[in-house]
Amino acid sequence: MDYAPCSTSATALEILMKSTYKVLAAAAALALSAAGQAVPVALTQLTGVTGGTIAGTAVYKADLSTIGLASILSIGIRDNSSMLGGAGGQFSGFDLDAIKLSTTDCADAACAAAAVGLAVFDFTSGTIFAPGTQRLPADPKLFGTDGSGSAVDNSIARLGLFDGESTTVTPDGFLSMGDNGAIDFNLTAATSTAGLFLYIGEVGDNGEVAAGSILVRDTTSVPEPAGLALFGLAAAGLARLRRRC
Ligand SMILES: [Ca+2]
Ligand SMILES: [Ca+2]
Ligand SMILES: [Ca+2]
Repeated sequence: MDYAPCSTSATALEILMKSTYKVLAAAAALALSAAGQAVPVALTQLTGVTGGTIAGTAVYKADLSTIGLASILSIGIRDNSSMLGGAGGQFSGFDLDAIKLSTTDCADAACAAAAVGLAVFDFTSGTIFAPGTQRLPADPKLFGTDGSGSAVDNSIARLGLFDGESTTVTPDGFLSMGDNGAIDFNLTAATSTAGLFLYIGEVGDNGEVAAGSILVRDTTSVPEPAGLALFGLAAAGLARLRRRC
């Protein structure tokens, strides 16, 4: 039996294997990037308040150009005020007046309310709300929710406008998330973070934002890692090479 052809093929195989490993490394990197990232953002409170006729909305700002993500696809707010601050019942937890992404850099609440925002929010089908719990005595549902109490009624909350009426007597223009409530906004397009600011309004200015947490992500959900498919193809190719020798 002549083994020479196989020796020659082995050299070719080494080259092919090296290139295959490069493909595998690239596939692994792609899989990691496809998994997406979620980054907590630090907020600073702007001076003054804004809102409707009874204006008491505190506005908080985050500079998204410094978070390390080139673009974002979703924003999440998690209430963790846990019985601290504000009214109970239907007004429990973080009271969200508005959320805005803008390239205008504001120093006060009135500026944030007036700044032109990017049209990347869908406050109906792009908004996912998980209501938190109410402090006793409980009401039938949280303020700013629809008839089911489990989704935002944006005709009441108007989350694109800093227009909240900061009163429990004639409340309007905001959503109360409940204790430990969560809301996520899937943006309608990937949005570059270059020169971008996030503004969030909290009705009542009573510390509920300070106790909340805000995340931005470069994905709406974890997509199927394309890298794994590449890995499979490369592995199959390697197996075929081995069989040939
Ligand atoms: Ca509240
Ligand atoms: Ca509003
Ligand atoms: Ca509040």
